[in-house]
Amino acid sequence: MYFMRVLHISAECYPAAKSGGLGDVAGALPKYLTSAGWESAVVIPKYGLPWTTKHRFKLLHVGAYFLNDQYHPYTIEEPLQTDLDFSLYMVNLPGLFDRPGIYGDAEKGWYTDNTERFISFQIAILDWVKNMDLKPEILHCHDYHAGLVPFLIKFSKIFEVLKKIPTVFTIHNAEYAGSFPWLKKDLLPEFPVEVNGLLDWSDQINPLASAVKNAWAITTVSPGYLLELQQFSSGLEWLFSNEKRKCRGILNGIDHDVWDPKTDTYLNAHLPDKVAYELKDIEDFKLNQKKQLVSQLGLNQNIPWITFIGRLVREKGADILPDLINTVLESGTGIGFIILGSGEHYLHDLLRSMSYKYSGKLHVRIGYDEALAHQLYAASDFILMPSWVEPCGLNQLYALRYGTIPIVRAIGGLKDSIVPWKEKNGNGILFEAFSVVDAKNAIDEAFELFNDRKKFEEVRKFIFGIDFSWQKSASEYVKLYDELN
Ligand code: NHF
Repeated sequence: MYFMRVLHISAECYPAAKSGGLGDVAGALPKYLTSAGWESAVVIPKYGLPWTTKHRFKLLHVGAYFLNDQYHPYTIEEPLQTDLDFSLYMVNLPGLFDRPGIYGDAEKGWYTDNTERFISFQIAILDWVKNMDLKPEILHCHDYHAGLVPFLIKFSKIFEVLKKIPTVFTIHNAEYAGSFPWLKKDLLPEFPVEVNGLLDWSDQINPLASAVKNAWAITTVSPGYLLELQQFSSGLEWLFSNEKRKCRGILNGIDHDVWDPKTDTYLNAHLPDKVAYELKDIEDFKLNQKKQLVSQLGLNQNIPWITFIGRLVREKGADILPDLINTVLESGTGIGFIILGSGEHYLHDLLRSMSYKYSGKLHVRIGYDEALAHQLYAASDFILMPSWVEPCGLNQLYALRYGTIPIVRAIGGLKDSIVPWKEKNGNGILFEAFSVVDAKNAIDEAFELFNDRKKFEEVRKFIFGIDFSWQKSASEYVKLYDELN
């Protein structure tokens, strides 16, 4: 028998499957909700990823759903021996998810059957929940991959028994809506034709829009992002404005157990375990981290290092990086840049070639490396986030936790979490326009701050004390669940 008050339906969950912040949130929030009394479980697809192949699984449920004259068999499995603080379930759908990537893979790119994959995922989950003796009190759906669930349980006859379960839909990233043509309508179980409009946006079936229309409550991962979606959301502005009464912005937190400068297993040296820190403890920690990193990567220890970690795509502002780095390095300022991430292939090539030209001042690592990411948060002087869109942003929160000052564009969750260092409670540097000029001015400001050692150390000490842990954000979800129940 399962016991869960909330079932989180997500495409990612750290450490089993992560491609970005969605994975981090799904891998941390449930733990904090559980300790706040809302026992949470997560269900994701069973991918053919290394984490899955390394673990053994217990078979919990064997099921099949019938659609288009075909049986679609699935199983629900639970990994054995994990050190997770919540139950993680996986849906095994043969042929659909047993592949090396989440949404696609490095060689073949985006999987062309993602629509079929994620629809099957949602139907299988609802079929499983339907068969539970004790059903969850809330279905919490994350991003468009779970966006059809609120509609399906409201209108599809086969899921009628689930109709009364409140649904929460959290938007981590509205850039992806998962739209597909009405021609594929038969991938979904039958529903009355009069409710077609509750699936539709611009003559397509739009899982994101449908979730906004049908879920009982909508959350975005920061209050700022919610307001931005009402003004700019690729055609969904009117929908977000219209539904704003059931929407709320809840800023993400970070998992202080995973991101802890006192215990982080990816670091070779740690902050001492104390209640209150002296300036010296912090400076020793940062210097130690920097020494190790510069010797590992062959860099200069005496200059400030600005790091970019993340997907090399426009959304994250990666397309202004080449011009920005050129401008800064050509101006002769003694600053160094480190880039860790992958994304657009033209950026891989361009940044790699620039790293030869600016050897010793620009270090580029294409790919995803969790250990190096932790070391960079701890060792860098600044973290750069020139994002075009940023629903919440977690990197600035990880950076703060390790005493690294964020330089961010004033957008979405970045604007909600970073305050200019010259102001009261200041913790970073902000710039407004999505332009090389504004970003360069912010970097100049960082350089000045770095050279004013007293001020720089004061800001660093202050940011070490800031608490962006999940406790506070989880309590806002608890409030929402209580209201819905
Ligand atoms: O923090 C987790 C993450 C956000 O801004 C981030 C994003 C994807 O783009 O909620 O989701």
